[in-house]
Amino acid sequence: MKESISNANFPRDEEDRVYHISVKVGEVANRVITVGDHVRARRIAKLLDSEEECGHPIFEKQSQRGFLTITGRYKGVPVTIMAIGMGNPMMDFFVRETRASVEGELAIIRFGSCGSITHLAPPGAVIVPSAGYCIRRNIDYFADEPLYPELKDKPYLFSGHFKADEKMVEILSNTLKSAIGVIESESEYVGPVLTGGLNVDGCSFYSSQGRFDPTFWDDNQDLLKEVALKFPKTHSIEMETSMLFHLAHCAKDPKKPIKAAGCMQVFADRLANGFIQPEVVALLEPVVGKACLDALIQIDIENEMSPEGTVWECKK
Ligand code: R1P
Ligand code: URA
Repeated sequence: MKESISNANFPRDEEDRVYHISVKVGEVANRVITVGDHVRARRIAKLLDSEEECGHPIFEKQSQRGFLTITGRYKGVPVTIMAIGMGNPMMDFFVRETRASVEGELAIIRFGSCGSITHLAPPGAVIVPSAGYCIRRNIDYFADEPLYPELKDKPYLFSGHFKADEKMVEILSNTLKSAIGVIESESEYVGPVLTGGLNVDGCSFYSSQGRFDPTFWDDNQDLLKEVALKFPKTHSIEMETSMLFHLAHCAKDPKKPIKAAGCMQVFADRLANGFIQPEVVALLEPVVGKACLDALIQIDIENEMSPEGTVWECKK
């Protein structure tokens, strides 16, 4: 830590940058794509308008805590691409600190990778969920002296659903279907786009996604069966998208609403134990990234920030 910080409740540095993402108002646009992976973020950023086209440089900030923020314009519209790493806590840092760094409405599309638990979406498919829920490892179950004996048969806890923004889901699904339609003939391993189901976030890639690890006490042998019984419309399993929907639902300042949608490329086939091949990712990822940008700029934003004083203000 190099900067001096005030306010332990919501820390910012002397330049008013939020503590972990290290951005301030004017550095993040109202329309944001978030990904887990820096390489994916930089690939998508290659599609942004050049400085000659938009009249300002592309802003880039790598925080000491591993968040990468890239802000520029796509087809003239201000957008931010942010890589946040993995897991619900990173989504929490991202949503809260981004929300604090943007005025007006915030529209967020998450573009991730996932496991699939449906034959309708093999590796190379893209899933756009309508809603999501979470599975948490019940830490107390594993304690020496559990505090909640009434949960003694529940090593994993399920939440109820949180909806994605319906309009964003519609725009994203349509844009993805057109984009994937164009490349489906190039590889039998690309597509389809599957919509209308549920995503589930595990708090771990391993135990709470039902992966078996003989070196740990996990009691998760029936977890995926429980998923199929409780929520048969579950298509995808990953680590951030449901948390995004949950936090968008809980944003309570009427001047600072959040709307969100997500899409995931299927990497892991959790039914047949298969994994996507690198050449399929190389074909799929740029097309999905571009479709996310094309969808994002179609989304209406209330009280969008004025470019004046921001990193997307035209200088010419
Ligand atoms: C696990 O491999 C990671 O991949 C998925 C999961 O949600 C988790 O973050 O998403 P990303 O590819 O966006 O990181
Ligand atoms: N990401 C996840 O979280 N799980 C998978 O199975 C694949 C990608």
